[in-house]
Amino acid sequence: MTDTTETLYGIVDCKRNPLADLGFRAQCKSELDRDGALTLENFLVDGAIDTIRDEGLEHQHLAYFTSDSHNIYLKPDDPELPPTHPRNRKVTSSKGCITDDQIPQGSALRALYYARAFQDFLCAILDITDVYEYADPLSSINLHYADEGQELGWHFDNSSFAITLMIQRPERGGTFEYVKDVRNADNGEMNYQLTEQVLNGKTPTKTLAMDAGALVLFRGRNSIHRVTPVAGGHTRILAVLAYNTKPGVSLSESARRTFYGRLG
Ligand SMILES: O=C(O)CCC(=O)C(=O)O
Ligand SMILES: [Fe+2]
Repeated sequence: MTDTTETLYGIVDCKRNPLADLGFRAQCKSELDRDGALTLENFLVDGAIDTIRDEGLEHQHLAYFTSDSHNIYLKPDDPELPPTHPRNRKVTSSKGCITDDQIPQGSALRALYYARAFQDFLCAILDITDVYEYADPLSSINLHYADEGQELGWHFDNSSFAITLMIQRPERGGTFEYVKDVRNADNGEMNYQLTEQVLNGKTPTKTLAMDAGALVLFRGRNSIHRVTPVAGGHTRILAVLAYNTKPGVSLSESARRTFYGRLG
């Protein structure tokens, strides 16, 4: 690990994305604060997109596929409320996933994940002092695969931010849709009325366009979001870089069982 941007050479398009530049950081931060999401198209250079995609296709047969019916809070139902209540309504999510231990040691994804220059950029725009890898061997870097018909149903994330890289776009569908600031999880404002309108398709949603090579930083804890069903020939391949704001944190055992089918 070095403190320079050299580790990012051949991975990040540093001309278009000058990660250490204060003006660039300010612009990214204001977009994230305004929209709840920041998209940086052309974040990865073409060579890195190609090698990450090839690694992804090579390891696709290892992916653990899940198809779950779940509520939008990814929590056990509330037995006090009826099944038709937004708290308990069910959506479907289906996707395949490979875990950190299945990503090659020399992968550009790993170099990016651990690069100080990238981590400093994230801290600056997220207003946090540091980022840390997960303590368990599975959760830090994941590759998600969605084939025709697969989707992620509406949900709120438990973590306050997520970082994704689009590696291969599907032919059609697989669109990321969201509604900003529907709830406030920290002060318990659930806003079930607006939540229900979103589930009923009665509220306009925003979408994030992402071409291969785009980085997306998304605050998904209070902004409900989904990925529409993939259509057409190409698998949607997405890298997820997950960090904690404190050291020594593992993803919960129940989440690891659900997402990966194993603990380590
Ligand atoms: O696939 C995506 O673009 C978003 C993934 C997501 O929302 C999640 O993993 O919680
Ligand atoms: Fe999410």
